[in-house]
Amino acid sequence: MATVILGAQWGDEGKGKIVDVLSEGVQLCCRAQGGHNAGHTIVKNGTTFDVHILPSGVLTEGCVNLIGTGCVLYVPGFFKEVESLEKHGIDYKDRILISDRCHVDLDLHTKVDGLEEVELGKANIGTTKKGIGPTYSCKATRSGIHVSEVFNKELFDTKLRQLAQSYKKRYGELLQYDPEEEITAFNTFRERLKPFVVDQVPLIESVVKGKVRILVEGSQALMLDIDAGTYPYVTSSNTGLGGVMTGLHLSPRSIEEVIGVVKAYTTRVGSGPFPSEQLNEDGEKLQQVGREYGVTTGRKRRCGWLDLVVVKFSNAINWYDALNLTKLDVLDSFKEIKVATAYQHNGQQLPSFPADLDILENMEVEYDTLPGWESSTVGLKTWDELPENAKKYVHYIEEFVGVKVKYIGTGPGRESMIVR
Ligand code: 2SA
Ligand code: GDP
Ligand code: MG
Repeated sequence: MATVILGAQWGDEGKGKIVDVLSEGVQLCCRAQGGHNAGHTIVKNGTTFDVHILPSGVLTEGCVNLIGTGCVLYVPGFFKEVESLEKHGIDYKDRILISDRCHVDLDLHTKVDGLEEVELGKANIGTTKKGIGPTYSCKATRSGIHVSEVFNKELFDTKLRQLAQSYKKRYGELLQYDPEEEITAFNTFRERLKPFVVDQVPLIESVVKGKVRILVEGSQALMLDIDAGTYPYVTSSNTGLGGVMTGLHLSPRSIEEVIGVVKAYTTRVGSGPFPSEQLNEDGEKLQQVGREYGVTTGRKRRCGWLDLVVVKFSNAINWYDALNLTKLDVLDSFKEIKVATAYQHNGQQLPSFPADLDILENMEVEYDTLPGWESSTVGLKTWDELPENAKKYVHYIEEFVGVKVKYIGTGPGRESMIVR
């Protein structure tokens, strides 16, 4: 029986924390999409862990973690994360699995990601430059290399040389890449990788049939979904509920609960539309109090008020059963808190979040203003302890979106959480 955790905005809502909390007693924690572009922070017993490709259940004893078919795997990055577990004395033996069908993100892809961004100039996507887009592109054009092919050296070497040659035709001297170096690196990776690799299909089939408790960790978020998000300013995978099916092959009937993770305000890292962005003191304050920096790239995150048009739109696609409202404590010192409630274009209210970037640029955002609570909620664990205006804020969100806020985050630590 699966619980699915999905980002409801533009990412970094705090998915890692809730996945860590809910992974107690769960046998299998899975990532269905994305790669080491993701950055999920877990604060456990005062220690901060950042995971990128590893699922956030990796810190929980007894929880097996699967990097699913829909993910892309940067092998050196994977080993680095595993080494970091070793350094922290975390026993991961037989607890990390990689689907043999997930595609390999190569150094070649990283280089190409950088070149694509340069070519776009001012219109760049603001990618994490981790090779994600090029790896998924290769998968779609059938020139990619998936994990099972790594173990056929002859095939791997041939495919890598061919791929390098084809990119060389495209970029010429701009592409500073020697396939022989990466081939040599894989000669040592191959044996080290092998024990982690599994066929996901019988695994998922057996856990679904056996009614094993599964937790699925989304990475990035719905507004970065390649189909539903603010295209082309998106990542290259399906970050919504659909990606869970294609990336893991779970039965839709095995999904018991979908939890949308919503930050109490909005952030976005990278380029692209952000209707409720506050390029003013409020935005700066959210950035500083919320310590909004990218976990993978260290970039400053753009900040703005909670946009309920966005959350409602993401609910229409991901069908949340409950919400986890995170970082409520970051709003503690605001006298007034705004929430975006509607978009107006040419004198008319838009029925939903528009696809057209031109409309997004030229529309007006309507806000409602709610009174702040101006007192600390840091570390609160019960609903009753929350100030009245904080309760009103939560109720406002629930009524607007039509989904219950079941979990409320009041600090980075796993214990700073109200469960209703
Ligand atoms: P990419 O690298 O091709 O996936 O970039 C495409 C867009 O997707 C955004 N993206 C992210 N947005 C939020 N968080 C992400 N993970 C890191 C974090 C980001 C970081 O947890 O902080 O460190 O900068 C993430 N990964 C991808 C990206 O910014 C582009 O807008
Ligand atoms: P993810 O990508 O959705 O897992 O989120 P990130 O880890 O990229 O960013 C969320 C950040 O907020 C991390 O630094 C978390 O430790 C932190 N965080 C999560 N929940 C809360 C919360 O309720 N309050 C505060 N103050 N910080 C939180
Ligand atoms: Mg993140």
